[in-house]
Amino acid sequence: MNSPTTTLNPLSMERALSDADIATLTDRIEAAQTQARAIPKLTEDFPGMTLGDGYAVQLALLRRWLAEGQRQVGWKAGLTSKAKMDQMGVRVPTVGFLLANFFRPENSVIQTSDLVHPRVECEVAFVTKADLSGPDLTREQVLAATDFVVPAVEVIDSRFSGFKFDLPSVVADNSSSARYVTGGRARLPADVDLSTLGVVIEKNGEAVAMGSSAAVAGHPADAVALVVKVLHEIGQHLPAGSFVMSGGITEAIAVAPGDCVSARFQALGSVSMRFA
Ligand code: 0L1
Ligand code: MG
Repeated sequence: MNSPTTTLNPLSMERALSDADIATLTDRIEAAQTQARAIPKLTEDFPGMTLGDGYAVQLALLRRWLAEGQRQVGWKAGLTSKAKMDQMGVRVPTVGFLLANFFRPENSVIQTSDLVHPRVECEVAFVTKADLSGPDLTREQVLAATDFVVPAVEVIDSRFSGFKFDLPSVVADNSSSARYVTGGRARLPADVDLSTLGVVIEKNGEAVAMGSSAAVAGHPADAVALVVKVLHEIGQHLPAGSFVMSGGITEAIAVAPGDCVSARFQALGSVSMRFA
């Protein structure tokens, strides 16, 4: 990641670019994602681009794909760890939309030829049973609205050359969303201590990353509250029945064809996949 070149208020959704520029950038991101092609970060050609412009591109891409018949299942939190936030100069995570066609079942073979430079991170996912909206939800309100939690692996894939981007660019690129895999055991939130859940990522049988769910905004439910806060800022909310990825617990691990990945979650079981 690059250091940010401008100081951005993470909640400033002011727009600087014209609608025509947003359409141009939406075309550019869609082509990079669908053709698995690395492109320069968007601010190289549009240096005045703001965070609000990044979300305008992301939402334009979402509208375009929904109009083509894709189905949205929920949202994800991006940049949740303190290390990533410090690097990007933000205090609030980004969000990205999740479509049904990003999903891969447990033990799937995931094609890397469809991706630019995939990395995996393990996350606690929430499935909601009540609408959530507004800027100031509490952890307790999120947990009360949660139907169940389930372990998940997110395959992120920045479409920017060398994984080099800034905040407006990565938000436009749907916060690097690419694939997600769920498995393990679904649990009621009351039956599991989500505050200090241990996780280990194994690649080809070797432990390559480990961490605690506390790394995600202090508690994964707090990360979901932050997702809803950002959704509020961009005129969205979290409907009941949403699938929400609460953010990477460990650093993201690069994967290549032939790699087998297994994420082991305390109390939630494991999620495995292979890359081809
Ligand atoms: O899910 C994530 O935390 C990814 C956010 C975008 C930044 C990245 O690609 O590392
Ligand atoms: Mg993630």
